[in-house]
Amino acid sequence: ATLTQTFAERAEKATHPLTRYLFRLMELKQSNLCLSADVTTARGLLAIADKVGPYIVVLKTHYDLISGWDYNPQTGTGAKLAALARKHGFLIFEDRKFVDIGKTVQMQYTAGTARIIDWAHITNANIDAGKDMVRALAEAAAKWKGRRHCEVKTSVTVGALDEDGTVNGVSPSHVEPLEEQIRPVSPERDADGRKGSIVSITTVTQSFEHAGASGHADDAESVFPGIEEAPADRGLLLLAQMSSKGCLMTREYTQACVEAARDHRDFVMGFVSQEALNSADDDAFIHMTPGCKLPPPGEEDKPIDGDGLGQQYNTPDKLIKGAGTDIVIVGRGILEAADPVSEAERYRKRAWKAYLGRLGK
Ligand code: S5P
Repeated sequence: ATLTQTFAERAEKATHPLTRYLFRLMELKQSNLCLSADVTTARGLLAIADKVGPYIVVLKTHYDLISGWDYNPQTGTGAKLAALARKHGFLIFEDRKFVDIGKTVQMQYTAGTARIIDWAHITNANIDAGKDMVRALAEAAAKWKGRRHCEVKTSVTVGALDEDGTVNGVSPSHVEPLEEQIRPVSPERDADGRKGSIVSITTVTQSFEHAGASGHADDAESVFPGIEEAPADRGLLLLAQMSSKGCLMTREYTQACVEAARDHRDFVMGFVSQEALNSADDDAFIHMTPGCKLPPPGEEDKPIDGDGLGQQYNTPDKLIKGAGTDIVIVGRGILEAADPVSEAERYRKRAWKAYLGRLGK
């Protein structure tokens, strides 16, 4: 049923607020294109996001292959990307492919240097380690949502560290700190911050209003005036199938992804897959598909070679009309073109035409 429904109809039926928003965005921008922004510098990432923004509905990142990523939560690369997402109307998808025990993925998702949850509307997971980690990520997202309106309270204290690790004269905070940094301020006395050394403690007890969470009026005006603000939700895609040669994901694994998605409709938006999955009659989910490339203009009949490192490519027509997926994810097809902007527009048109073809229009 899903395959013959318009994105507008599916916007009405999807259960996840971000999926509903994404389907509406797709109709509005007439785009079912995701740019895989695999560039190597933060500056390059922001530049391509700004240029290609009008043609895409999702921008996919791999933050860990980018040099010069600025981790400042309010002014850094994530916050700047989020501002571009509001300006152009696209969602940010950090292609992190989480796979670990639940507790570890929670921490990787919400903490550390990158704080993915703060700026990426969407991330993804490989559920090889078992589907409980989906629940773990869902819980982390729910907790994040609950505290996104809080103000940041940073207190810096200077004191002497006791043997048991407490600081003289500092009463323990009644709020569990999100972040605590203990830095020796007198390194010549004791660089490790051991007993007796003077330390400065920075404690962040509340989360700030996340930069990626909502829109602000001071943002540059969008080229698509009808675009609403993205809901302050977070979503997950399950990595159900891969494009690469010799991929070891079995049918059983893929089916387990469908089941895990159904178990977590409030958090799972859909799948990264090569085809519409068994859930195709289930309106709730969206399918995004990498391994997409067009032959160069004028050479339409030529087969598209892989990249020699296992990647395999299909055309938007084959993926969207043939295999029933919804969004094509394109990296090098656009990034390595002489003119990435006009190439993005060419992919947008082709992918949209394939969608209209699927509807029989
Ligand atoms: O099955 C997959 C899943 C993903 S997320 N195959 C993929 O290629 N990807 C990602 O899509 C991959 O990590 C890369 O970022 C992008 C494809 O890039 P391209 O340059 O080959 O289009």
